[in-house]
Amino acid sequence: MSFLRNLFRRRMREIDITVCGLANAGKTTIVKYLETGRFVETQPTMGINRGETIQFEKLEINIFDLGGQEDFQVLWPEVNEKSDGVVFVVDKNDIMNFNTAKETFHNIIDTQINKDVVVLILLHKCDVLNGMERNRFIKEFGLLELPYKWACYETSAKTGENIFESFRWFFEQLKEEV
Ligand SMILES: Nc1nc2c(ncn2[C@@H]2O[C@H](COP(=O)(O)OP(=O)(O)OP(=O)(O)O)[C@@H](O)[C@H]2O)c(=O)[nH]1
Ligand SMILES: [Mg+2]
Repeated sequence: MSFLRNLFRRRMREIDITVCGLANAGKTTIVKYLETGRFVETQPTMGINRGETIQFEKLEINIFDLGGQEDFQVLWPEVNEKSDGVVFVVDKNDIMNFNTAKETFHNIIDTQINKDVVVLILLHKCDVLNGMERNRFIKEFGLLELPYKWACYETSAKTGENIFESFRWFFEQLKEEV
């Protein structure tokens, strides 16, 4: 019995993913949606919030939901450096902070992650009918030149649009990488 259990355990792989993005982008709401399948009200994340471990086929996925306020961004490099996959959340309607979000994203890409990391960019809160259209976002956010495996989805944790679809893509890639 214990032999079988060990055999099974050996086939499971534990991986870490981080969810980053500016304050108020919707990171925690997305993580809660993944955990519960519905929209949940949140509070700003103070520091780092370790979400539930999610199982996806042979993967056990630990989710680190990072606080986006500037004071907490100093905590990001250490978590991102150990991460197998990074999710970056952008509030689609927060045009004022587009450049800050872009700089923050490229700083992570250039200085905080390993070369095999999978990157998922979420153009989030797409239930609000404002903001930049996806193709233009991809170009202007500098995604076309990214030397990583990446995808960009428009998501909403209010309607659930693309939440599971985007993470399915992400986990499928991670399954192949690790
Ligand atoms: N309209 C809309 N609002 C959303 C959506 N997702 C999150 N929100 C709202 O956006 C606000 C911020 O959500 P959080 O998930 O706490 O944001 P966060 O990125 O975790 O913020 P920090 O923890 O401070 O970094 C909350 O009022 C959410 O209800 C969405 O898909 N659509
Ligand atoms: Mg949060």
